[in-house]
Amino acid sequence: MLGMEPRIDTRTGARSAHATPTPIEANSDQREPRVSVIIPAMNEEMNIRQVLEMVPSWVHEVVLVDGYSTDGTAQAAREVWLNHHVVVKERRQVEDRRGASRPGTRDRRGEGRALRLVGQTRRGKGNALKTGIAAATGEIIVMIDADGSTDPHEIGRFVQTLRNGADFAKGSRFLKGAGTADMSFDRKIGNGALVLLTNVLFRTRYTDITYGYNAFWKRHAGTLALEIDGWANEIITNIRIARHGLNVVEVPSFELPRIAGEAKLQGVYLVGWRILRAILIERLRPRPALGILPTRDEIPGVMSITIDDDTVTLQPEGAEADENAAVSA
Ligand SMILES: Nc1nc2c(ncn2[C@@H]2O[C@H](COP(=O)(O)OP(=O)(O)OP(=O)(O)O)[C@@H](O)[C@H]2O)c(=O)[nH]1
Ligand SMILES: [Mg+2]
Repeated sequence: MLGMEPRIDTRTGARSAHATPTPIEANSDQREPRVSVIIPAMNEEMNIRQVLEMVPSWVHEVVLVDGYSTDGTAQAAREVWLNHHVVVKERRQVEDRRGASRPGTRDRRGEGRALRLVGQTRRGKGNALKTGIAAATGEIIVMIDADGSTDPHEIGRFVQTLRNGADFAKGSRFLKGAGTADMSFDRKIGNGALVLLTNVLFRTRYTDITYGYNAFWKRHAGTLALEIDGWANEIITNIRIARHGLNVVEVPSFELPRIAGEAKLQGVYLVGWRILRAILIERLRPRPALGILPTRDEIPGVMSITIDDDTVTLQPEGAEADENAAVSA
């Protein structure tokens, strides 16, 4: 079932235009679903700092999936998490000059909010997403890019769409109020053709098909195209979720240009052809079985930075507590 009408406010444009508090930000109730943000990153040292700094403080964890980077992507992520992203505002009673108690705020390090650095099991963005989903511990998964083209300030909008009843919140650059500053004319034509083909073959009413900004409840992870390691992963996932009958709601999103560096997607025509072939193969398949995520043991190089009670802990996951290395406070 597809509900294509956006159910929430549309605000697009400059990055700052999205910096509005969400209902979740205002609600610290422990029963809130935890949000894991997955960021696949391959040689994004120049961009990852800015992206991590913009992730909202109410997010439970960021899972950064490092795609065999040969630059300092992982190191840059660790530094920014330790130095910048650990401070949150805490509400508390404070005493004024006359000794009277009144509500106020103070800065303190975030509680339990983790940056988790993981490797991937094979190559490709699709494989990175699968590995990140397997490593995530939240009930809600949000997938963004490391190059700054997907705006972290929109995360609240995607999460709110899920909380309003969607199974899958699917980003679209072609809804009212959405847009892109990162798509060439060729890519727009190619995307439009793939959207049309998908809508005809699978009776969907999508407005976008090649965009990677999505969110979903982790319990639905098996409906994703987990077996595809390459760029076709996200496109076939968009088709699979409809085939599995999920309630898919498109969310207006504004795609920004990458901050710096080169696109990892090279050879657009070859990739476009592979996506077209994957769509046609998908049409010939009977309704696919649920996919399987890697187990925790299969995820390489898991390292987490957790901030609790003003103590920052850097640890390989699964290691005994006494092997932890406290790196700053
Ligand atoms: N872990 C991992 N991340 C990847 C891989 N390939 C791409 N990425 C990341 O996936 C995201 C999207 O890749 P981009 O290179 O921005 O692709 P694109 O958006 O089509 O290209 P631009 O329009 O130039 O931004 C970025 O964060 C990349 O670093 C991979 O094999 N492994
Ligand atoms: Mg990009």
